[in-house]
Amino acid sequence: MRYLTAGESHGPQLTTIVEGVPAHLTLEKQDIDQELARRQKGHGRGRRMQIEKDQVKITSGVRHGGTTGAPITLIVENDDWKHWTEIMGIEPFEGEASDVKRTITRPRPGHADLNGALKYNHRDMRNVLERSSARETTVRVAAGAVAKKILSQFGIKVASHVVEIGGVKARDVNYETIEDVQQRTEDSPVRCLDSDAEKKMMNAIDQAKEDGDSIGGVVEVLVEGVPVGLGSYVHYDKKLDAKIAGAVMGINAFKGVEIGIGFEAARKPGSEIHDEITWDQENGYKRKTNNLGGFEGGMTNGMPIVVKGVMKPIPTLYKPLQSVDIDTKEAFEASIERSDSCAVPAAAVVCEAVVAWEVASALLDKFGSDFIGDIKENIERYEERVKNF
Ligand code: FMN
Repeated sequence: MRYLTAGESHGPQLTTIVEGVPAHLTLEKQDIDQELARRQKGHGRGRRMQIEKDQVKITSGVRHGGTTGAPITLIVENDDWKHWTEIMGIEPFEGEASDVKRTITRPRPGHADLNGALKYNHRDMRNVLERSSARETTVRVAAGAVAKKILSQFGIKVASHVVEIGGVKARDVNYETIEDVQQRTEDSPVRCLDSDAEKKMMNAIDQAKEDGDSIGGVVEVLVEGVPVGLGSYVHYDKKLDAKIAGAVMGINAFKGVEIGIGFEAARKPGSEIHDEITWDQENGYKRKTNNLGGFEGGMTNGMPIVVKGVMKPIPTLYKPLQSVDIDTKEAFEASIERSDSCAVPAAAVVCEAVVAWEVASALLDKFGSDFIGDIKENIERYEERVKNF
């Protein structure tokens, strides 16, 4: 599978074209809308999330509630576009360049503004901001919703939770099932399983907002029910853990990824890290522990996939950092564009989407991608062989 996204933060719409989705997958607008709504929730989000109530328009590749195998086009309109038609107009601008409203000449540290302006020769850095904005993650979540729908056909479930915000760490909270994680995080304003930490995280976000500052955090994605052998050790660009790491790092503001215990592996001996192998008649091969987060040799090993991603604090600050005006070269405070003080809970949903995408793509690579019924049969046959190996 592959997808492309297009669209600007204050343009008319965001678009993704998803190609390679098997035919006869049940897919309805609400499957995608519910994921879009999850991305918009979370304590610490700014006014934009109240203005926009994201809804998808499916304009190709689905007929009578099922996929046809053709490319699927997903569109999310920007409700705010009506206020930006002139500033973001497609047609040639009538008037002087200096008449354009809301031009950006004071790059925000931590954003794409200055590097993008230098690279593409944009004197109005709005050209950079509009595309580098995380508004684009809306349609990554839409593509991820399709991936989740594919995974759900084979009993593969995806969830996420926030494990740290602004230095407040959640305790390791036990959960029964992945549904338990899904339910409890949905009820938490910061998508956290630890209710004590949840309150402290919310306070930290409120404090950051009051200070005109921003805070980041860490999210964890879990994928359960994955067959053994997705991805491959035979070539570096087939390793699924590497693809997942790339996808997570591709999320705006993500600065690090861990698979399983991740960096903790540097601090422990091998005897405490590697997951011992067991076998029994009913289940076949299993691991006693899951320190390596479901991966060995770039392949899934049948244990849940566990991925963490770290998000830096949002770079737009209401108490702006120092910058330079690119027209006058004078020192100025950076521009302010409407912004959140913390988007870690929303980023957890984006993280789920990109991980789901990589797992679903690897699944279709292994088991075929034309007709959902064939894929089911292929998986069943394979799982039987693996169990009796
Ligand atoms: N950055 C902002 O300045 N304001 C925001 O409101 C904002 N919201 C975000 C929401 C989500 C869900 C995510 C994942 C990121 C958000 N960011 C926001 C982060 C920027 O988009 C990101 O830092 C910027 O594109 C620069 O890219 P880099 O941090 O990956 O280098």
